[in-house]
Amino acid sequence: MSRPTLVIANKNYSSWSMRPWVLLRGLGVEFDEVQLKFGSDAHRDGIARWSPTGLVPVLWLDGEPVWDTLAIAETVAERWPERRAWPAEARARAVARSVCAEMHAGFRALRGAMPMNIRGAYPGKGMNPDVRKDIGRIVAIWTSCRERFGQGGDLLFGRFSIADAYYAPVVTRFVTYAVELPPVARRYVDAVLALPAVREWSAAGRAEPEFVAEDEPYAARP
Ligand SMILES: N[C@@H](CCC(=O)N[C@@H](CS)C(=O)NCC(=O)O)C(=O)O
Repeated sequence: MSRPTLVIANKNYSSWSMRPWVLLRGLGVEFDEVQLKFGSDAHRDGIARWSPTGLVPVLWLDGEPVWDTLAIAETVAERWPERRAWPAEARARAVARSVCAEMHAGFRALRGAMPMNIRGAYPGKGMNPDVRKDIGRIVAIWTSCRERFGQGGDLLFGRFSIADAYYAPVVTRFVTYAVELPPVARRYVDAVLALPAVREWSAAGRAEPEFVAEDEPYAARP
């Protein structure tokens, strides 16, 4: 088996890139990283070669591209079964798959009005009734998962799983936009921020100087 390669974009901005990166790192799977920052020559010259869709992330495994975050997550779970990327118990696993699918396809108001920006601090920006509704649903998901399946640790299903990788960019948004949360959600935010993989990704994101105007609705161009 050759070493996997994960193709990503900016660590400050690319929430979809963050998910499989945190997943692989969190599971302890070794991989190479190709970073194609938005607007860069590397992106212009490399995206067609690395990505069948023109989007990131893409995970290359044994010469085959796997694109779209959910497909990558399922492939990782299948390829490294001993790392237990999904919860072991069937009922928990079904719920984990559901909350990932809901994240994958939904929360458009939150994603649009509060784009991921790890180095940014925009308290109160982006809040509107639709965003508030998305946040309410996310808090309900986190609360239910923690209560029903969280006994074995501090994460949604106790120990680290694909579900935590999926919600990690939501956690960083809640920090960037200083979203007020009930205690159970606040504790989950702290648990995700303490994960070594999330710390490593976030430190690298904060250190990136690139300004991408489309992802910066609340900042003046420098
Ligand atoms: N459904 C895709 C979404 C991927 C996606 O939207 N990626 C963004 C970066 S976060 C992208 O590549 N945007 C570049 C573009 O739109 O040209 C997935 O889950 O991987």
